Amino acid sequence: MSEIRCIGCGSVLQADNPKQAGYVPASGLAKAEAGDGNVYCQRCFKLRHYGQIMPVSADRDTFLQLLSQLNQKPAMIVNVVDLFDVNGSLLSSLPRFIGDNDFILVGNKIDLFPKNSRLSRIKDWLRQIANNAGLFPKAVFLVSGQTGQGVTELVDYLQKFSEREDIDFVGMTNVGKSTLLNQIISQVSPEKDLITTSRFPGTTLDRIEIPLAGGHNLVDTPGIIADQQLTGLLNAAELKQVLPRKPLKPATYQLEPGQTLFLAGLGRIDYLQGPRTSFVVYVSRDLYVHRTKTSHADEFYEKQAGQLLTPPQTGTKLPAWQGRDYSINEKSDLLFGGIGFVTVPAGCHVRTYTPGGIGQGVRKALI
Ligand SMILES: Nc1nc2c(ncn2[C@@H]2O[C@H](COP(=O)(O)OP(=O)(O)OP(=O)(O)O)[C@@H](O)[C@H]2O)c(=O)[nH]1
Ligand SMILES: [Mg+2]
Repeated sequence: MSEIRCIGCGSVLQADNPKQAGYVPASGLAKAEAGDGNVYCQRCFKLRHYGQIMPVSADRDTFLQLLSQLNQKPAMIVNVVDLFDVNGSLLSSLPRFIGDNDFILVGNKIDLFPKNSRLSRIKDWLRQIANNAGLFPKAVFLVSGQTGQGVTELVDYLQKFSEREDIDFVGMTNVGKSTLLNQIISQVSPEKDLITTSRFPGTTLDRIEIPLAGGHNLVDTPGIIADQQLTGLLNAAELKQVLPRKPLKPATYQLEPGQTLFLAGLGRIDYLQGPRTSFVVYVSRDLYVHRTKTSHADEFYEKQAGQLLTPPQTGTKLPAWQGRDYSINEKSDLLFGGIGFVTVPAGCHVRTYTPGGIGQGVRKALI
């Protein structure tokens, strides 16, 4: 008998082992075998209805195996990245895996950017980072899988390819591949929220093929879990606090040299040199931002990590802070991958810190 897969996460359904991927009680499996509608495994059921994650995830081998199949058939590859964590979510090894196939780059979660962000600047910046990493996509799109922004344009573009080949969505975990696919599916069919999505890394476990009218498929894949994504190090409650759900609003802090800003316990900026000026913070409204004297900052952190400066919660193990200095020559955004960014004017000299140096960077200001 051929395998029957969970439509939510792609794992093969089985009724033998509740601790392994694809488990459904025997009655559910019988329903699936009878072709009786969409059947979800128990893990997807718990994620979808209770937001609870069962500790089952795709291993690196599965992911690499799926990647290495990308050159074995003609396909258009859609590489999805998280605009909130481009450095952490860029798949610079992609060209090695796709053979002669073309790929496009889709920056997701555009809805989170402040309303007055310049889309053309974001697109240029994304293309620039991709090029620097040796990626030369056939096209670049900015979308929100969540709100649908930009998705019609993407669907129009993909239409002509879908008539002759599969469209494979690939990328790191948590960038929103499944959310984007659900958005596309809902635009072309009555199905809503077909694929399971969640804020936990490692939601999709195997290939999910959505058949299209012309005989080809839209394909979702599990994302690779990388150590360069801060969000992979946080627990459920911490993720809830860190990941913004609404467009970011500016919060302005007046700073002078010798002062430090903490972005909870996940980011730190020391203002080393420059005039008294405004630092504009764009992070989730649930994230605590604190200004203090740099001379007291270490002590303050020691005392308040896991208290005022949460996340991380006590018990979450993060790598030690790593700093990097920036001399700002034009108005720029200091990046804290996965958390947000801080806009600073020209003429500032700053040092930023994140756990293990993850997600640090700078770009020309978007606003
Ligand atoms: N704000 C915002 N959040 C998004 C968007 N797309 C996805 N998300 C959120 O990002 C998280 C991950 O989404 P998924 O669609 O499960 O990500 P994925 O890339 O399929 O992840 P894996 O299956 O683990 O590879 C969820 O909390 C989503 O709600 C978006 O366009 N905007
Ligand atoms: Mg997924």
